[in-house]
Amino acid sequence: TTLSGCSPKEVTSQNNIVIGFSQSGTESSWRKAHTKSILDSLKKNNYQVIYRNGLMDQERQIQDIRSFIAYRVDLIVFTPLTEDGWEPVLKEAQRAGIDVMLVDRDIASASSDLYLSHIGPSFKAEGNRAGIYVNNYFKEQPDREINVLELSGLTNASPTTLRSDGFREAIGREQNITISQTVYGDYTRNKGKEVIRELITNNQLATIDVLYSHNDEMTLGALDALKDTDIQPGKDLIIVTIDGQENIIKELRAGNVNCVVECNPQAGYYVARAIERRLDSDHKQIPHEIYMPETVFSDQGDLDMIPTRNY
Ligand code: GYE
Repeated sequence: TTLSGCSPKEVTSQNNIVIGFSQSGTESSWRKAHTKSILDSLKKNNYQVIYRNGLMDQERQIQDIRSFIAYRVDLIVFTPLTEDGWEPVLKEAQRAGIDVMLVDRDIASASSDLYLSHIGPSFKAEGNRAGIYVNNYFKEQPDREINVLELSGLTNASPTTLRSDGFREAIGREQNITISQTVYGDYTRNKGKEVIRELITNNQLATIDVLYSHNDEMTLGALDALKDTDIQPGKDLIIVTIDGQENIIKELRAGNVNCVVECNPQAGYYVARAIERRLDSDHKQIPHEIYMPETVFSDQGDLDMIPTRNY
């Protein structure tokens, strides 16, 4: 006899574990790769997954998490769109006895006891790496005034804050390198193109030496906008970008982008491992902060050595 129509193979203990995964949106290829990595790993581990896409809307994400709590899932995996405003819903999860794991983005540190673990890149290190590239690029010209335009991601999202901090910390070591302007492209290609086009129209790019962009999608938008000008990207304007999508590696190889700081979207393995440990009958401890490995690709390195990306 089979149990309520299930084949015996399906009635494993893991099959009873239900994970709710609330993603923040689908604004970039990076994000799609991140989602796929997590869903693939959870399914490989035979967890049942309820997936919700918040479509870059915090209220919607809060409702998604509430529905997981109402469903009494075993564990919630969650990418917070922005840093603030999650306390009430996370307290509801805590009261219901449901563990929460944050992936990728983080919430404001004051609320760090409201989740079990945060698994993601060190965004501050990424910003640092971007800044170090710029410092090195201009190291032979210590008397030249270098103006950086920062194309920032969504305000009040943890990668935005930390990529800004990390970059400022690094370039702060050089007297001659400063950020002369910060504009916001919300991590999307369209917005990135729009804000850069506006600067071009107002002739505000003329004095800029470096474009530091918080993600590849915005950089691709900026490259698109630059096509209408005689500014040569990668030469007249040094471009440093974060993520490492296949389409930006192509621009790096073509000389239109100078440095790509990798942001690793392949979180699935780390998330599945942490859940496995948490559910282990020995109640193994898991660290509160789990950083993922990342690297840098630039025109200073061997471009033939860059592994193929699948996103
Ligand atoms: O860099 C960007 C995405 O939160 C680290 O969000 C992530 C960022 C990533 O839109 O492409």
